[in-house]
Parts: sequence; C-alpha cells; structure tokens
Amino acid sequence: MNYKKLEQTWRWYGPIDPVSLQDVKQAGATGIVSALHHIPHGEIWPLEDIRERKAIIEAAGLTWSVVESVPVHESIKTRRADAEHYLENYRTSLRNLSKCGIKTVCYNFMPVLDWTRTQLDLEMTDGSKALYFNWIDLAIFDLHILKRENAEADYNDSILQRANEKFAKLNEKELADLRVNVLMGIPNEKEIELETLRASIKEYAAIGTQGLKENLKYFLSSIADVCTEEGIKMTIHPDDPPYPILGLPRIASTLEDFEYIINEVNKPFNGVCFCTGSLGAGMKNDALKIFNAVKERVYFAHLRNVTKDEDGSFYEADHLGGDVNMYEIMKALSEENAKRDTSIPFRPDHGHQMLDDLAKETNPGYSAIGRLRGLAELRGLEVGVTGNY
Ligand code: DNO
Repeated sequence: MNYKKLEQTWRWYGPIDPVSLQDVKQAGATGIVSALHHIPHGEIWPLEDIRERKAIIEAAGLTWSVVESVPVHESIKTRRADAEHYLENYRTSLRNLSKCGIKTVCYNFMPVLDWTRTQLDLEMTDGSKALYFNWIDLAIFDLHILKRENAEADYNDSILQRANEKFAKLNEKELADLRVNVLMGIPNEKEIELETLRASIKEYAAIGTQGLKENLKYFLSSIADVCTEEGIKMTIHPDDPPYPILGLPRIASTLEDFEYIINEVNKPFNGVCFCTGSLGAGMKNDALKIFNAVKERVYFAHLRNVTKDEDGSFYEADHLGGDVNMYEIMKALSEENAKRDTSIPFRPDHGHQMLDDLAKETNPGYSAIGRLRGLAELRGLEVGVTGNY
C-alpha cells in the first residue's frame, strides 16, 4: 500500500492556553486545532477574529487545520422558535471560516453538557493523574446535588446502594468538587448552572431521542448547501460518555447512531470526528467496527484510550494502553489515509497530568507533557504500522 503520513495536530485553546505554540512545535505537531472560545455560543464568528487567530498560528510556523468546535446553540438542538436565527449565524460563521481557508469543522450534538467526568485527578499507579467517570459518583451528583425527579430509576440496585453508602461519608468539600467536575465545560467557556441543567433536562425529556435525531437532521440539512458550496467538512464528535446520563438523550454513541447520521443526510460534507476514547467507553461499542462502517466520512480523529470496569465506569488510560486496540485502529486509519488526496488530521486526545505538569495549572486533559507522550507514541505506532519512515 502507498501509505502517506497522517497529519499530526494539537488542540490549542488560543493565546490563553498555558501550553504555547512553541511547546506544540517541540511536541512535533504541525497542525493546530482551535476555536474562538471568547465568542458566546450562537454568535457569528467575525472574519477579523478568525483572521487574527489564524495569523497568530501561522506566525509560529503552524497551520490552523481544524476548528473544534463551532458550538451548536441549544436553540438549534432543541429547535426552539428562534432556531432559524442561530442557523443563519452558524452558516455565516462557516462562510467566514471558509473565506480564511479553514474547511474542517468539529461539533457535537450533546444536550447541554459537553464531555462529562466525575473526577479530574484520579491517581495512576505511576503518580500521574487521569480523568475519570464513575457511575457511583454520577449517581451521587444526580440524586443528592441535582436532585432529579425519579433519578433512582436510571441506576441499578448495586450502584444505588454504593452511591448511598459513599454519600453518607462525603464531606462538603468533596461534594462541592463533584458538582464542579460534572458541570465543568470547555476552558474559558461559560459553565453550566445547576438551574440551567434542570430546565434543560425537562426540555429534552419532551424532545426524546427520536426528536433529537430529527433536530440533528434538520441542522445538517440547513447547513448542507453552504458546506457543499464552500467545500466545508463537518465532523460530528461522539457523545462522551456514549450513553444517556442524567436523563438526557444521546444520539451519537453507537454504530447504529452513526449509520443513521450518515444515511439520513448522505452527502460528502456530513462527516465524523472519530474519537476512540469516547466510543471506547461504551460497553458494547467496537471502535474498529464503527471506524470501518463510517471510514469514508472520517475527516478528523481523536486518538486516546480508556479502561472500563464491570460497572462501565472508566478512566483515561495511556494512549497505547486500555480497552481500545490502538494498533488495529492505527492500521485501519492509515489504510484509509492512503486513499485520500489530503492527509486525515488526528490529535493525541487528552493525556495524563505528569512530570512537571503535576505542579502546574493545566486544563483538565490538556496538559503538555501527557499529550506529548501520547503524540510520540502514536507517531511511532504509525511508522511501525505503515513502515513509512
Ligand atoms: C473533550 C473534547 C470535547 C470535544 C467536543 C467537540 O476533551 O473531546 O470537548 O471537543 O465535544 O464538539
């Protein structure tokens, strides 16, 4: 096979990121994944702001390869009366990005919350720290902090019992930390308030899973012409974790979900951000099988790993450890990449907080050294898999 190299990218939160562009270069990435986090969700991304960010990235000798994310406003996901206004704004933001030559966009369609974890500093045996999702802690949040009606019905007896036992021993600080961790969003973006979450849960209960699927279809159909004209590729990020939590519907979690998404709006612009960590957290998900089903539409990849326990709780493992067989994924991704005109960008998604970063202020999952390790391992794996030195 005539292999070519994947594009090595790195998520950068912009000038406020404690990791500098020079750090990124030293890690060996060439592409940047970035977003305008200072623009409130739903507002138009102005041309000047896009140009400014692009100039900063290029001045460092790097390329702005992917936007992650142009957030989809809640009014679109729930298709409220003002959805059309936000769709028009979204199309304008896409046109502005295209004018600057940025053509790959990541987004998600998760209700209210982006990724969810219950702990951000689970200590590994080597002393590094990882992000953690634990069902018992989620149940404590749900029952005792959020106090959601009928929440008990969503947990099995064993989880409920352990949650109640653990709750009885938690102090105020531990409870406050749990609340912050679950509600935490993207660095420098607005945090979700408990009251907003409660109201959203009600709103989404009325919409349901099928309703949310229809709303995604509506969103994709509404941006299809702009994306096709401008040559923009949209990539939907899987739900993280890939199952319903807190009574909220999920629609981008399984093989069937992705087949639905692609088949319902079957046009080349409608693509997938293949995230091994998010998909790998699903007990029934086979990441390789999902990749093979959607590979022609994979325009961006997040490579990371998870280790699950029998409850389905998981921690973020080393990139080449955990439940996802990264060797198989890298092989399949490299084979798909060989067929493309332009390389598929991937980024080492998350990393452990380790070495000097343990003493630094870092964005959860996005410290420098853990990702540097991840990228180095993945880059080596790619050379090993392809023989393309
Ligand atoms: C977490 C990320 C997500 C992702 C968005 C994409 O670390 O993978 O926040 O960027 O869900 O829209």
